[in-house]
Amino acid sequence: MRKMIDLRSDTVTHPTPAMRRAMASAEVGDDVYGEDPTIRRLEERAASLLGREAAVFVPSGTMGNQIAVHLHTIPGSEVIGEVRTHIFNFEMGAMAALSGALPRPIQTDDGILAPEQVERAIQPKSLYRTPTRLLILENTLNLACGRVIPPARMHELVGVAKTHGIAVHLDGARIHNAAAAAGVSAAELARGCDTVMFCLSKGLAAPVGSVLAGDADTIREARRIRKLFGGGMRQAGILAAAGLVALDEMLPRLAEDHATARRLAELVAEAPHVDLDPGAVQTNIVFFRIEEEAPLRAPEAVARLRERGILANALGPDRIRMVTHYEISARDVDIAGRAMQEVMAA
Ligand code: TLP
Repeated sequence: MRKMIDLRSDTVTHPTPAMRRAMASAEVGDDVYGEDPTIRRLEERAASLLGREAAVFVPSGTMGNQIAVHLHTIPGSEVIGEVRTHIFNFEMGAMAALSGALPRPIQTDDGILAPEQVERAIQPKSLYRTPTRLLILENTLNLACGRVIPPARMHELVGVAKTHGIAVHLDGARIHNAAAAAGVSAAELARGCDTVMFCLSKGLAAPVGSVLAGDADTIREARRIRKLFGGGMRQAGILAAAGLVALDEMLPRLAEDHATARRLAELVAEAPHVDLDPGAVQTNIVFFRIEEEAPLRAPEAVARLRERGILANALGPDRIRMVTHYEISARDVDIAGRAMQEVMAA
């Protein structure tokens, strides 16, 4: 069977042979009793990577984010974030359903919040106003073409929140991509944030799992909320074992995915009726717009690509996303980029 070139997401990655071996031989225990040694090792390693005291292994990025929202908000309070934030757009309203929290989205051109925008979005303390409890930062920002919030800006935004006594949660689903692109450690990027979540199951290619990190008291409470949300797992060391291998195998090579994404963007930008600045591609996510006058809309273009063995995602009538990962080679992006040129020229 012909191999599909799957650019829909970095979540489609399969576990490597080393991950499968580690899973088969993982030492496990009941994690709800705190007795899974492999999960403990993963949590310690993740906490140290993020410069935090503690971490908790969770089944998904969504659960990690929602535990954080529950930790930092009260029902009827507000959460500030960029309008494209995953928590506002792709988590099924969970912050309202599970925590009674309201979003206060801020519009930006490039996805990077300015300190004065956050300052303005914080509600004055008054009997009539909704209290602001949480600032969410997402780095890289998925819907803004995987853009990196630079370390200096992260620290400024955290500073504004701290001045006003507001908690900061970093949705770092792809924080290691951001760190690799910015040339700093993930701990440096996350400095000052009260909680940080990162995914093992995206570019790091583990089959399942994310981690939420913070100080020891916060993570103790996070474990209680994880159980409340149905995320208390038992012998999940089998999954954590793959996560540990993922950190060894994938962290050192993420820049390769950024290079293939940039090359893909250069090729796609040459296709007719495509609006894309390859210079805006900083990590492994390529987003582009299909112009109004194009002979076909984004879903049709994606259907034509599929006929050629290439999978991509259409977001609405005029936007397409392609994501690179360890299973996408330089040759694959050449094929996909040229296929996009042909599809749009046909
Ligand atoms: N992102 C998925 C889709 O949900 C869009 C993808 O294919 O990119 N934060 C960010 C920034 C994410 O991109 C995602 C997943 C999550 C959180 C949620 O992670 P999971 O899927 O593990 O719940």
